[in-house]
This record gives sequence, structure tokens and C-alpha cells, in this order.
Amino acid sequence: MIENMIRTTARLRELNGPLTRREVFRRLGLAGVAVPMGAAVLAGCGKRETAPASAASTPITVPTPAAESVAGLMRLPLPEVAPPVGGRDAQLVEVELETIEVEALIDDGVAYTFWTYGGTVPGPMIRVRQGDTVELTLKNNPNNKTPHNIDLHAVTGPGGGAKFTVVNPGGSATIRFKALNPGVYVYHCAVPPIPMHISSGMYGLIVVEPPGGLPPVDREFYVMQGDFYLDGQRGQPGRHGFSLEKCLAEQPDYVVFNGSVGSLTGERALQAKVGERVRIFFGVGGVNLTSSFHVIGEIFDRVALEAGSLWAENVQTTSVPPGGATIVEFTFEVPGDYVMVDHALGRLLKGASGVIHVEGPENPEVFEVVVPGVNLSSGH
Ligand SMILES: [Cu+2]
Repeated sequence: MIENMIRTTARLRELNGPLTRREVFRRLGLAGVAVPMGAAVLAGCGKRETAPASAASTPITVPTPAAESVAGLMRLPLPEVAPPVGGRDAQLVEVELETIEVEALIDDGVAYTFWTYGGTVPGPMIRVRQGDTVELTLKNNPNNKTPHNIDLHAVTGPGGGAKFTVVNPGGSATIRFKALNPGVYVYHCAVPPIPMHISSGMYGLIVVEPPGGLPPVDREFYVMQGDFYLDGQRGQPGRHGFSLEKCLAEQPDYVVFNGSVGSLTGERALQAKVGERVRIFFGVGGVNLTSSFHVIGEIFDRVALEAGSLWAENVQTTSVPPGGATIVEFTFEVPGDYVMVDHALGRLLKGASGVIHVEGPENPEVFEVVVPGVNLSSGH
């Protein structure tokens, strides 16, 4: 699919004559995003331009700043799905989270200073049982520069724990709470400016299973969507910080699953087999955008609406607000690549896609090609 977009872009260039590559991307709203979508198309697209002179009579020379090197920086590692709780009784569960400020790639060649729980975006999945008492210790890594805290939507109590967990670098705080309600809940940082902390990556999910646990499935996945606001231009190579202005305007440079463009594609794609029933714990950290979560080529057999106790069946797209979550479950009948998207598809070009790669025997009774059309991904 992404290859298709690249070809569409190339095609547009052919149709429009000698446009500069940068102009093509600008017209498509793709400026810079194209970097991860195909190096061949994008090479050189992130080059900074010299600002135009403000008046012809007084030429002003504006030096082109050199992109700061991102050499050695990588994408953040992916968070793991916590194991199911099973049928055990309620108990005391000790959880330790560490806040870590870390520079990593949000896109090819584009680095951002993430603020994280545990060094991943989203942070570690916490998984407990309804009735458990959770003793949560929040540590702030001594190398950090900023205080952080945690507000868990699974907490019943003032501020969801935030007020009493503000921790300076090198410090720690501990709270205890009882998980009263089953569901899937977002946790996030709530230190001012809160939007900056959240949209820098400080969110995750706490799953509170009902007594007896959730029904077994073959595979579980953990995916969270977030919108990111960088200083500079989207796709501009180099190192970037947070743009409060863009955040307040709700104009993200990137909308991604699990922390970066391409985080769940290629070698990092999620894996499943034909016949397997899968469950996705899907949440939205935000900070601003509601997700229209959809898996292209699949229908959710059932969805826990807003991750609550009401299950809907046969759902194509489910709406997940910032600070909200859902559980979707379905079975793969046909092999292939299934792309998870926010069906507000302009965001696809800002990075909002991830792939579930499904292997297994073809199933012509469910899907077969009778007469193929042209194959956009196979070349001219
Ligand atoms: Cu924070």
C-alpha cells in the first residue's frame, strides 16, 4: 500500500512536468513524510531550503543550518503484551515504572526527544485482575531533566494518582489502589504542561481483567496511537523538540502507532497465522486526536466498546478518543498483509499504519481473485 502511494507520487510528478520533488510533496501534503515511504523517491527531499530574501533591493543571506546528526539513534523498542491474569484470586500486585527521557527516531532521519515510561511508547502494559490491590512505584530516572508523574484511569481517587506521584529526577513515589472496575484503561503523565508530556510519549495501558480472566485467544497485540508535534518541518532531518504551538493548533507532524512511523511494518510487523483468533488492546494516548481504528480487509468479530463491559459484534471501524481504549477480536481466514489504520486516512500519510502479516493456506471459499486488475505494487 505504501509502495502504491510512492508510485502515485511518482506518477503525479510525471503528469505535472518538471516540478521539483519538494513541490510535489508539498502539493500532496507529503513534505517530509515520504522519507520512510521509499528512499528512492525521497532522497534529498528533506534538504533544508534557504529562506527567501525579504526584499530584492536588500539581499539577505540566510545560512542553511546543517542538520544535526542523528547517527547512532534508532527507533524505540516495542512494548510487550503482559501475560494474561488467568483464573487466580485477587491479590496484591507490585508494579514499578521508571520514567525515561530518551532521544530516538520518530521517522527515518528524524529524531525526537521522547518522554517515556520504561523507554517504550506506549509504556509497559500493566495487567491485573479486578479486585487486585496495586502498589505502584514510579521512579524518575536520575538522568532526566523534568519531573513526571502518573494518572491511571483505572484508579478511583483524586487525580488518578497524579497529585501524589510527582517525582523529580532521581526520586520515586509509591501509591496503592484497588482495581475496582474491569476494563482497559489509559495511564499518562499529568505534569504541566500536560499536553507536552503526553504527546511526547508518556502513556500506556493498564488492563484490568474480570474474575476468571478474558477468554483465551491465539495472539494478543498491544497498540497505541499518538499524535506528535515537532519543531521545524515534518520530515526535516535532524534532531527535534516539541512544538507547543502546533500542539495547541492540533496540527501534528506525525500520527503513529507505537512511537514512530513504520514502527509496526516490515520486519517489525505483527505476525499471525490463518485460523488464529487475535485480540488487539488498542488505546489512544493522543494528546489531541480521536482514532477511527480499522483493520483493512477484516471485520472485528467483537469490540469492547470504549473498553467497557458492553461488547458490540461485527464492527468495521471503532472510535477511540484520546485517553480511551478498546479491545477488538477477530479471526484471520485468509493469508496476507492486513493494515491497521486510523480511517481518518489523511493521517496515513503522517504515519498512522501498522501491518499484521498473516501466513497460511489460501482460502478461496472466502476470498479469491477471478480476474486481476493492474498491480500497482509490481511496477510499470
Ligand atoms: Cu511527564
